Amino acid sequence: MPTENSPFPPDFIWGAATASYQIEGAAHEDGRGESVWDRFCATPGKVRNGDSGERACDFYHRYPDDVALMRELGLDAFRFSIAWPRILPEGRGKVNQKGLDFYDRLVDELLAHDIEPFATLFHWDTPQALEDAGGWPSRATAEAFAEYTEAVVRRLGDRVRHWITHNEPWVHAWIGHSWGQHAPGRTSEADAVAAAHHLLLSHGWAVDVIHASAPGSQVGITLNLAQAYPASETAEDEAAAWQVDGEANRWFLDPLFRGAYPADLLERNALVSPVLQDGDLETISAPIDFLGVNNYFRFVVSNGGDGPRMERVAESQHTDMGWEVYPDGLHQLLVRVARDYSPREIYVTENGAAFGDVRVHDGHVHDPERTAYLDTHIAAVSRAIADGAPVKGYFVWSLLDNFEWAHGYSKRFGIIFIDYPTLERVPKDSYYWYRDFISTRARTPQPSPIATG
Ligand code: IFM
Repeated sequence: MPTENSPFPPDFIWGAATASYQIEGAAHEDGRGESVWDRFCATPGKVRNGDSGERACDFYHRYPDDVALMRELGLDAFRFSIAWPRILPEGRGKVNQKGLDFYDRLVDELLAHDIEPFATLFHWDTPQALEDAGGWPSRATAEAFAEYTEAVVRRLGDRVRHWITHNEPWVHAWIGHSWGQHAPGRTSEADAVAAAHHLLLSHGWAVDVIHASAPGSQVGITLNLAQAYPASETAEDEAAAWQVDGEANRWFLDPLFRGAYPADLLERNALVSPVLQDGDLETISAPIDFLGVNNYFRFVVSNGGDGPRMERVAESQHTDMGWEVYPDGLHQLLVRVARDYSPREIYVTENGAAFGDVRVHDGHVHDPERTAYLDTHIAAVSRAIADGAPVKGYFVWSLLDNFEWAHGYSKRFGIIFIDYPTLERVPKDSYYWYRDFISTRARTPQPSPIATG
């Protein structure tokens, strides 16, 4: 097992991650408003099999059982997101106390089981009313996000000590606003660039709100990041890989940590330029306590003539999403982010894999590929720490099989299998592997990794 010789600091946090729309269900309960994902799923042809998050894993009602499974797993922390339309059904204005009550109960349940809540404020379920009023391409949505943040933090800030403002703004901006494959289903690059800017701006405002309303809490943002490798050593392929790195990684890292969008992309007009107001970049680059990194794969890029082209490495293993399994990419990514941007702390807020799991005749779900994926990626995190990256925790994506956006329920990322007809939870072999891994860590004094650099 690669992790057998992988040291971690004794206070390293072992977690699992989820998101509201992907697991909660209860779409019409306790005053929840409509989200862009409800509308998108109801639009024929947008989501595989016409699936939606209407029932999902029914976490809204079954969370005490799920927290019990987390406890048995030995988790130190649970990452979940808050559904904005439960708190402000119309996006702004009247706060729905029943929506807040749900997260209040969840946080108390977690703390009662010694599990630290890591709350994400936005994991893509924008209230439909805000989309109708202009959505993320409009600056007003960023203002609304700051108001929503205040309502949530005022209620939960006495108990939640780790806040993540946004999850994967690249995905929400580009896949949702330019490629049209996610809600709200827009297909304009200008909208994507504006949405990305307003997501970042609202992040900066939310950092202030959280620090003011919950002093002492830790605030960060989660980005989806992936190292971009040139397919060959030619200058053309290297330039193509650098462009992909710019669009996927530096477009967010540079404004957050350097207060500027990447000059090479602006100069080449690789993307439409964002419309900035004075002070926006200072707001966006307000110091944060940690950076959340979601990583699943790497990019291998060649120059396709009319732009970068993604190459498939045929000899590598690929997951059910078609994503290459390449643990060293996580190691190199973490070391590179630490070197180039010096975040105070890093949490790997998502890492995991979808495979075509089935429950077999013995009643179990045997998922050796996922166990191997987690083992090799966790070992890569240990190497990154040894090489100087300030990684403080690791969250498996995901605790439960769940609604995988445009793929519906066809992709299973969980370490707990969901039997969708009955909603029975069946811990997979990877769950037991992670449980044993965490418990061995807890029993064995861990040598602090020493930087080799
Ligand atoms: O399911 C998603 C999650 O919502 C965001 N990060 C990637 C996961 C797997 O695609």
